[in-house]
Amino acid sequence: MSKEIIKVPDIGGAEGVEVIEICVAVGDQIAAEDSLVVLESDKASMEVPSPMAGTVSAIMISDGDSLSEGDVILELEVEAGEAVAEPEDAPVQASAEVKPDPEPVAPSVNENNAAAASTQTIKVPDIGGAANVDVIEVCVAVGDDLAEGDSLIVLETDKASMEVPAPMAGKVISLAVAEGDTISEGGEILKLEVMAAAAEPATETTSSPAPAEAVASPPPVVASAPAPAAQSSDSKPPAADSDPSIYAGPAVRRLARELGAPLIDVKGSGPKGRISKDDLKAHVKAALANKASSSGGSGIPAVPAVDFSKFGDVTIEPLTKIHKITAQNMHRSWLNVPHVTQFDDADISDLEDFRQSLKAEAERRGVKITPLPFILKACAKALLDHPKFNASLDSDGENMVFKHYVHIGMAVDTPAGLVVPVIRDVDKKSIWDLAAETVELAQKAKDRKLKPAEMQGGCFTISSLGGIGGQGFTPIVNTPEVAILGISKLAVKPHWNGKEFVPRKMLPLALSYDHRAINGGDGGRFMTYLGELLADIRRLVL
Ligand code: CAO
Repeated sequence: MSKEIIKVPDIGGAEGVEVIEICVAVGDQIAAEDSLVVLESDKASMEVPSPMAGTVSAIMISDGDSLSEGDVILELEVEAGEAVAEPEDAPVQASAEVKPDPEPVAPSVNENNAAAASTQTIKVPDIGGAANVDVIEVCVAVGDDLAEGDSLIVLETDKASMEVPAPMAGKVISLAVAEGDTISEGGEILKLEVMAAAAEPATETTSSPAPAEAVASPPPVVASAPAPAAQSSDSKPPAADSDPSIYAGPAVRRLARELGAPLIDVKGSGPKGRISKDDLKAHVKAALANKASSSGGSGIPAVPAVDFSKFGDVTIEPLTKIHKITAQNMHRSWLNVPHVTQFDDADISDLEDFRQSLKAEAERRGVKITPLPFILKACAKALLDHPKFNASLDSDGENMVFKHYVHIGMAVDTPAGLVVPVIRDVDKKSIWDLAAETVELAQKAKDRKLKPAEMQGGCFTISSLGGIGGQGFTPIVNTPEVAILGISKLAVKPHWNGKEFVPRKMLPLALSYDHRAINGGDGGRFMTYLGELLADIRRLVL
């Protein structure tokens, strides 16, 4: 019994080749030629078979490692007489029967014309002696502009697949192969129209070394090793995209890994069920479409499409841009913000008396005075005194951003949809200023004359439906703000003053806030304070 170290054999000069599958586990008894590991370069995948029978006593590599010729793969315990001496002059044969191309296997070129634009016949290079190899994928079409190194075709033998890269840049003018053809070394692949600078000197025989620049593409490698041994029960299952039972070339396997799409789920449309890049892309597209239609994007079941015309006459009108943007914003807030809505009535009887007393003066000034400017002013003071409401959560949810300005948005209902102009520095403006500005901004909104800057920078929003009606509603926070005040129509209600019921003008308030930023206690304090300010507007000057 002796211990033998099994190393990566000659793999055609490829360096840093990725281990995509380890086919054995410690303790496995393996026969000579059983697959030990699958390696994959940019252009080819190859299996490394065991040069001898034995028991795996140690594995020195892991999935994802990068290996080059001579790197240790594993240690085998072998019976006396099993070990095969490695002939010094035949390293490839002795090490693992991987028969890489002894020369770089870039396509050979037959240059017909060295003029400015010449036609180059691109032929199958030396592919390690394999003949009648299946063309499993043609990666280009007539008219394609290719860069040097672009894959032209994918060939596949029983044991390995390989991509044949373009030895130079050029335009495909004809194709001599199709998927399903078989081809051998020297067989024509296609004709390229190339500019003089891109063409290399003529190389008439396919066994000649490839042009220098063609070597830049990692050469494909032919592995003539036998099929991998059946996986032992305790060796780990292969990653789905590296499963040797999946019939796909290295480029497709690489793309599958990049997309995170297990090839095991992909149906191949090629000969013998081979999976092409197009199969993989179609599979991913279908999976995405399926997800979108079945989940509404966030795991939320989609509302089924209904043909309403089955039930009666309908007309279909496209949504306005404003409507679409509002819908998007509302949906985003609704999904992202844990809303709490708190209700209260503010006694604005005194405020209303005062407002009525201002009507004549308002007329003289040419402004209309509604409860809104007073509510704006009261909100500004409440925001200053409750900074958590005058803040935003930063996008990663790690910090609160406290604002030292008080800009308040005002929802305006327009024929084109809902818009929210922002009144700047509300805390610094007079009731008259605010009255004039609300009317002006509302008019601009209705005339669709608001500039983007006039709708930005809000700290808090007021949505007043008081002029329209209703007892209450639950407004949606206008993110990234953290709170919004909804106002409904004031109503005269009986109020118990300790001795008797008296009629008072009560304004229904609904405060919605982002519970990530604001707690119920904060909400209660803000609402109570706001109610006090509105009930006695002298407090606004305190
Ligand atoms: N209760 C009773 N009456 C009210 C009131 C209230 N809460 N608020 C306003 N009013 C009265 C006004 O005093 C005015 O009456 P007078 O003409 O007799 O004085 C009348 O209702 C109409 O007011 P208005 O709506 O023109 O003015 P406003 O300052 O109250 O509001 C604006 C301006 C632009 C906010 C409003 O016109 C508007 O568009 N509101 C809709 C907002 C909206 O769609 N929100 C929904 C958002 S969804 O979250």
